[in-house]
Amino acid sequence: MTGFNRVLETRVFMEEKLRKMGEDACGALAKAGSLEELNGIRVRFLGKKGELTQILRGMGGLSAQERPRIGQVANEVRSAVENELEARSATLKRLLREQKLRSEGIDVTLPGVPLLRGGKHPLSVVLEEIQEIFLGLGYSIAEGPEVETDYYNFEALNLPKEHPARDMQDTFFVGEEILLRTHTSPVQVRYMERTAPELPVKIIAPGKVYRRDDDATHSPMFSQVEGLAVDRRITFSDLKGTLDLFAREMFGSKTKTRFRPSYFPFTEPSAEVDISCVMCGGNGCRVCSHTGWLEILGSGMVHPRVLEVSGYNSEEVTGFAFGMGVERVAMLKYGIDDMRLLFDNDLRFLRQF
Ligand code: 2NL
Repeated sequence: MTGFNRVLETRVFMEEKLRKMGEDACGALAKAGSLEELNGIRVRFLGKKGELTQILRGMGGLSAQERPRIGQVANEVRSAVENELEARSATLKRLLREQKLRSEGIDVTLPGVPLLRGGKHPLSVVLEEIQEIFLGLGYSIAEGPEVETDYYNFEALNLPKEHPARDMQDTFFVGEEILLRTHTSPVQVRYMERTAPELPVKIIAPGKVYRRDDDATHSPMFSQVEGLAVDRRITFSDLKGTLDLFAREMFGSKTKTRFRPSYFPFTEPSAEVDISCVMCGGNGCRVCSHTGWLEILGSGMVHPRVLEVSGYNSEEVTGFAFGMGVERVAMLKYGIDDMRLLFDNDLRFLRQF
């Protein structure tokens, strides 16, 4: 045999060995039944000491011109085996998953269990709306304790011990001078006490309050939002403008307001605020008892004595204040005729909002 033929045969022989190896590998892969087996095959053919490496050792007998050709074939075979390995691995994973689901008896085509979606309570919706309106006017939110002292709940608000106006609020007493607050005004007194003589004061005080009342329009626990603005030259016009804007934002842009003289010990003068009826627009209906008006809040100019005990000079500053019941606002806004519905937590009622 000439040298040429020997080299040619060696090359052809190596090519054949490589292709045969590729076929063997692919054949083995097609029969593999587990990922472990696949890995075994990869090691056997492509591993560091695998068949491909063994065959390529024979390259030593090739001339420099022949080597690239064998290298090319080796690469082709290697990537063919790698592709097959990848494809078989994907197929096996799918088959194994399907088998597992079948053995567990899971039917993935069954409809799922629907998740119940909750919603906000109408009182929360209304409270957040009230807060947003006043935050938009530059007010801050102030909070304070629900168990109060007689001083902050009454005394500081110009309601001395034997004042007849204390009868307006039937109070839950916890101790001698300790009680459940009957309004959130004490929050505002505490705020002024902390802040004086700094100006301006612009706060709202939302929160739960307690009174010994229980019927269709009163609950022993309810929520209030009070508001307070104190600065130099605050006037009754500021009060009217603020509450008129609040009413239009809360009940719609066509809403009218009406201020009626009233009495609160902590404001002077005082006014009751009515809005044009949300049901009939002011023409008169059952909801507004054919008056065209609905009462929504109480208000007034802060009594000078309240300013003084809270640390402000009533010769230099004035202020207005107001208070409203959140349940009442919600009842008017949504046409609810019994306050107890707001506390029963009956889903047939709550789902309507
Ligand atoms: C109502 C009436 C009102 C106030 C609350 C207040 C607070 C301070 C000083 C003066 Cl610190 N006034 N609050 C004023 C007028 C009326 O509430 O009917 N609430 C449900």
